[in-house]
Amino acid sequence: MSFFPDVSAIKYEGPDSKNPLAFRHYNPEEMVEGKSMKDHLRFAVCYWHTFRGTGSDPFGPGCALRPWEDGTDSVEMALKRVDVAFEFMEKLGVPYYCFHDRDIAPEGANLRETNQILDKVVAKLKEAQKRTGIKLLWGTANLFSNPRFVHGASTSCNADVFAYAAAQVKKALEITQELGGENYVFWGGREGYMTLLNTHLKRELDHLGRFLQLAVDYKKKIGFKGTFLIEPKPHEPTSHQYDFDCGNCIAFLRTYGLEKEFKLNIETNHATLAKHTMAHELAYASAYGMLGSIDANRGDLLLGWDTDQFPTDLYLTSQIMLIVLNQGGLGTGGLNFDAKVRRDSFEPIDLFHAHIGGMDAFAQGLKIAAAIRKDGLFDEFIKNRYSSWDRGIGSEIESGKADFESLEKYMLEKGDAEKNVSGRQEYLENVFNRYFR
Ligand code: XLS
Ligand code: NI
Ligand code: NI
Repeated sequence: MSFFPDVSAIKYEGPDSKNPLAFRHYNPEEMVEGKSMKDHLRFAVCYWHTFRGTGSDPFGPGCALRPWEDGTDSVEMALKRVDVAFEFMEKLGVPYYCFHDRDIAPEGANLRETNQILDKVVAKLKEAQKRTGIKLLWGTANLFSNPRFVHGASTSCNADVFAYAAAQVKKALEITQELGGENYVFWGGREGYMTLLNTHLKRELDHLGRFLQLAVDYKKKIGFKGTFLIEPKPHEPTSHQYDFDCGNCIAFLRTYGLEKEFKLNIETNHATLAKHTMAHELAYASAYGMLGSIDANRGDLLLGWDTDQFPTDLYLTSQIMLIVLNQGGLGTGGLNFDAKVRRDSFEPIDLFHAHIGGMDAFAQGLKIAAAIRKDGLFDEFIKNRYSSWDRGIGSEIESGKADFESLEKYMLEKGDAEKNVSGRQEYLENVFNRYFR
């Protein structure tokens, strides 16, 4: 039985193809800088938007046409959805997928029953992975939808909720390991607050630190080899999310002695909600060796929320790939399309158009980034720009030989600093544009 009978496997047809159901740039085995596109990009489909999204928004219910859905959240439906998901991913040709525990299976009457249901679906996922070769990029726990998490999970004022969340993450880690997941993600969900009038800020932060430490302890105990990733987001659903941005997360991790145990999963739309560019967040994390994985999407400049749109902007994808190539790849991470089709793109075929466009945009971004690196013009410019640090007083400062007294002596003798040189931003932007033909 086929759920997408009108679509066959999506193939690479080259830049001149007009076939909307073909790749124009993503050519999985094509080599770029000595590595296949497939291995550079490590694309993943996300279960929540793609197989659980209904198109609902605050102004109306879902209107997505999903002929395979029977309108229930039953175990049977969850099992059938595995077939839908794997047919879609196989036809698309993605190597990975990602899920929250609650995306793949419904909850039972209590935690024990919920875990039993989860195991049933995990067994089927395992089979499907084996049959298709599609792998799990990361698993995570949904600690925000169920009303018990109304005040947060590990940062709830209700200690029982912390315990429930711990049990849930323990199980989610186990199933991620069972499915060979290469990472495990912690996105804050409702870890944050709306008003200080009811919030003990320090206590909540300490509880979050404790929770992550317990997760690390359990990871070591069961020998889970994947990477732990924190996904920053500044707002939504709470006004003050504790994992605001990369700078905030790194400071938090260091405060609680956890910086060696985690990397970051950086999402474009979260970066822009924090009033950063995606490139800034990636560069910042990468500079500290903390860039682990990417949730590939984009926001809408005119809307102030997490619209999770598919990324199609080549400027964005080439900037992203430039930083990824510069750090030598994402390691166990990948490019997860944490993105959803618009409410008015309600036909199943739109899921294909959306992913094909995102994959092609990243493949093209990869090629552009490789061309930029080959020419090395920006590297050379930056190297020259900082050349005063490679000699004389600059190298004395960097090597720790200078102090305030020696610096004062140096400058009293010299009288004034060397003249500054233009930063040439416009020129550099023009050079960047040369790569887009
Ligand atoms: C929500 C987040 C979420 C995480 C996984 O804004 O992006 O989808 O990626 O919990
Ligand atoms: Ni995300
Ligand atoms: Ni998001």
